[in-house]
Amino acid sequence: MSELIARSEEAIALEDKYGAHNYHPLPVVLARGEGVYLWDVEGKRYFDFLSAYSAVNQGHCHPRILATLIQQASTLTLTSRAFFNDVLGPYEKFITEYFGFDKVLPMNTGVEAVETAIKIARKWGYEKKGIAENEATIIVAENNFHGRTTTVISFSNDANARQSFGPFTPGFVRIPFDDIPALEKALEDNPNVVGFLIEPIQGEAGVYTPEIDYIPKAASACRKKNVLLMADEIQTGIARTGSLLAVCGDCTCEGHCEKQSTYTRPDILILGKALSGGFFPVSAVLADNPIMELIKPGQHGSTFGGNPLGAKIAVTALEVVLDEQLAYNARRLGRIFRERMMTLVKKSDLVSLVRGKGLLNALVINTSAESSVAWDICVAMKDNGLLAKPTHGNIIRFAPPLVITEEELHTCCDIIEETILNFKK
Ligand code: IF1
Repeated sequence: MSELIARSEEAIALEDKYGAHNYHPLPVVLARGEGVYLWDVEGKRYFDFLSAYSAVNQGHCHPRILATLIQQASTLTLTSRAFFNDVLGPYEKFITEYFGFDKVLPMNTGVEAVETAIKIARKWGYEKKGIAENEATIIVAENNFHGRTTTVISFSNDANARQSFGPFTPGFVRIPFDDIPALEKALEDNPNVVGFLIEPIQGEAGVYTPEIDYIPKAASACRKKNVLLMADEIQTGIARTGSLLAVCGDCTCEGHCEKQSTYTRPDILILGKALSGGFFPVSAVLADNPIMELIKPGQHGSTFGGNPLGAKIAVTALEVVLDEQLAYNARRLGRIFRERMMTLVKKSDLVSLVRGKGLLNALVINTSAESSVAWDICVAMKDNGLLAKPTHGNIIRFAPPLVITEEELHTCCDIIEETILNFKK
């Protein structure tokens, strides 16, 4: 029975008693969201600087996406793929033209899309590249984060994500991130490689932005060895890093890049999170016909994959990205944010550096990864009206909705600065 939660303590107690303890949330209970703002059950307002891990790039409860949800939810929500429906085809045409690929395979969560991409790459390896059955290898990066299913944690090196979940799926080789010689060696040493699965910027690891030519050089190394470049843009995509996709490099286009100037086109593009503006789990795998046509009826799918409600929401969510020039806003305000944080680094020995791209940034706190200072700073920022959370140990990720204004950004930088400068360990 749904009950109005009167107080934060009550909500926290209910989650503690009745919910699995698979998270350690910051002590705040949210009840409403709008744009860059969140309110807790006591009515206190916060700036959201996590954006549900980049799932609400368009801002909380975006009115246009909400209107689409209400309209479609009142009409047809789910047919399963046992039948056609009048929304999926138009969505598939829209998203493939939007990102410039022949076909899309619609899924729900990000990790499902990653798993889908792994299956497609393996199938391509066996049926197109001639790899011996069950020998396909996919190269991944150290400190990757691609989700939490058993196969995906099989190639993680995060002990906490893997502990006691074995046995693991074979067929993965891990190499250092942002290291082209290591990639070239792995491609040389492993004749059965079918794909290179990479986050263009490593989000969970701590917002590690590689050398500017890393992705283009990786693409070239893969092409030389007939290996698929599989870009996981679940967190970095949909305008978060200041262009439509992180693989667009420094391109200043708002939409799909016709100029192909600094754009590195992956063979497989993996999207999720903000694909729905935070309204509904919608993910997608895009590829061209020679790859996607290998998937035949009955070989892959999911109950909700490609449902009319999620598909309709995704169209509006993507339209908002272009109409409100969210990539440009992220690029412009991201620079201002990093400038403000670099000033803070000079003022305080508590912070050692800021890094990131667009509005995906991180502040490295000058402590060990085991220290609780980053967490305590996030609690203090919460008390000052801004919500952010440490990623690994001493790194605080800052990722506001891309609809934030310059004035709001400066206000948030003031909060971060004041909190850090007044912080007592
Ligand atoms: C959690 C992290 C972020 C992702 C990339 C695939 C997925 C994710 C690059 C899987 C999901 C989420 C998962 C969420 C917290 C968040 C997260 F901290 F876990 F690592 F953003 F950095 N590829 N990331 O970032 O997508 O199945 O979750 O829809 O699990 O705590 P998903």
